[in-house]
Order: sequence, then structure tokens, then C-alpha cells
Amino acid sequence: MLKALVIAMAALALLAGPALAGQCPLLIKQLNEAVGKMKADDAMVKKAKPLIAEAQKLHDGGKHADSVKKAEEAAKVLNVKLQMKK
Ligand SMILES: [Cu+2]
Repeated sequence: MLKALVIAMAALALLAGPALAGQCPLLIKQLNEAVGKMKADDAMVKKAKPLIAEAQKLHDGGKHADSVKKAEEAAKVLNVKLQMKK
């Protein structure tokens, strides 16, 4: 019973992985574009840049769910509305 649950969770994680994997670069791209339109010495930009870098690092490390969360955090700082992949 417990084993079945573990297998089901692992399968779910595998299914969720690839869907999210494509999401983060999309979000990071939008954030970088938004930052590109802002002043580099803007306090918002200075606060958001490390978050974007961290999102990229998490994505590279395969932690896509965490990466999306970081990207959303950066978006909130920048006041940017992210377009999620459907
Ligand atoms: Cu990712």
C-alpha cells in the first residue's frame, strides 16, 4: 500500500517535471526583458536581478518548481505580470 503510494508520487513528479521544465526559461526571459526596459540602478531591478539569477540556477539544477516560485518572486518585485505557458 505504501509502496504503491511512493510509486504514484514518483510518477506524478516525473509527469510534472517536464511540464515545468519549459516554464522557467520562459518566465526568466520575460523577467530579463522587463529588466532590460528598466534603469539598471533602479532599486527594484537591483532587488530582482539576484532572484532572476537564482531562478536560472534552480532551473539549471532541475528544480523547476522552485525556479518558477523564484521567478514569480522577481516578477512581484518588478511589478511584472508573467505569461504562463499553457
Ligand atoms: Cu526549469
